[in-house]
Amino acid sequence: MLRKFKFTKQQDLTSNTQLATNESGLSYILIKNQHAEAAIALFGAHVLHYQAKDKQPLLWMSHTSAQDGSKPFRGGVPICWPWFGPAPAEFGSGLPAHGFARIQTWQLDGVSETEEGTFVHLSFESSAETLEMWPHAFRLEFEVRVGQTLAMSLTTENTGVQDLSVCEALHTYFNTKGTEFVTVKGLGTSFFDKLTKANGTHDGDFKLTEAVDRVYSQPERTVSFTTGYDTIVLDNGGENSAVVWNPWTAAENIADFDSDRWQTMVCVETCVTGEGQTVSAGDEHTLSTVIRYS
Ligand code: TA6
Repeated sequence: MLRKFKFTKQQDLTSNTQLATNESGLSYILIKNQHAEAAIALFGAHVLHYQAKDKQPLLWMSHTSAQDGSKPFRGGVPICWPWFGPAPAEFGSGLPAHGFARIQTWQLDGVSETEEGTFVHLSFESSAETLEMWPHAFRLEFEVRVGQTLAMSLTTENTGVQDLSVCEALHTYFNTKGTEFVTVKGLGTSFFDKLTKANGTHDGDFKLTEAVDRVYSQPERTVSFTTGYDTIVLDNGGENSAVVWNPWTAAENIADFDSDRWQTMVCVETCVTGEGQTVSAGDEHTLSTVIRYS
């Protein structure tokens, strides 16, 4: 299922789902149903693997990713929350990039089976530890549906008494046959280029021909791209931006990113960036994506 991941079954959760642990004791939900197979770690509520019947694995995973909870997983679908990129200075120094949700162990609230597929519900809420990093009370709920499509929705509930603002991302790493096959549609024309630190525009589709790290500020609801295997469609909700990332040869400088495998990945991310999303006290906001084959 996942190269280099060794699992030991702990218990059956449903007829299609097991709870398992790896050699470091991290817990995983392993799913195999009539539509697809998948693996989700409780550490980070991280979807590591999804493969629909008769398809290639959808998600790229680094073979050198940490698997012991000492770092976020490199690959799959990291959840960036409550900030995207480096921590805002107002919260202090030494805070983890892309927030803390991807390096905390989430709670498994339930697994259910339907005709559409297997639904997994995970949650994570504020604690003394999170309040030290970010001064807001919250509850996060992550629902994953493993069916003919991979559907993920991340709901932020403001359980405090003041407004809060979050930036967030479903930072999905996709498998590709090669960079030359990747053309992305629906990104819109305006972006901020994190490599040159400049705003830019382009007309037409985006072609992956060099290192890229762009935040597109006006993407369409539906973003699609070719991988060389398939055309993948993302039906997004609750986002205000889309990010495209491939480090190219700079992958060599990223310790847990296989230096020779950037050619077979691209991140196409569903995000809230910039000013963020305000969530009033008692209110909630959902960021979602349904990933399907066209
Ligand atoms: O989404 C793209 C990005 O923000 C890049 O700037 C790059 O650093 C990447 O995420 C990975 O970040 P990470 O903290 O996981 O190394």
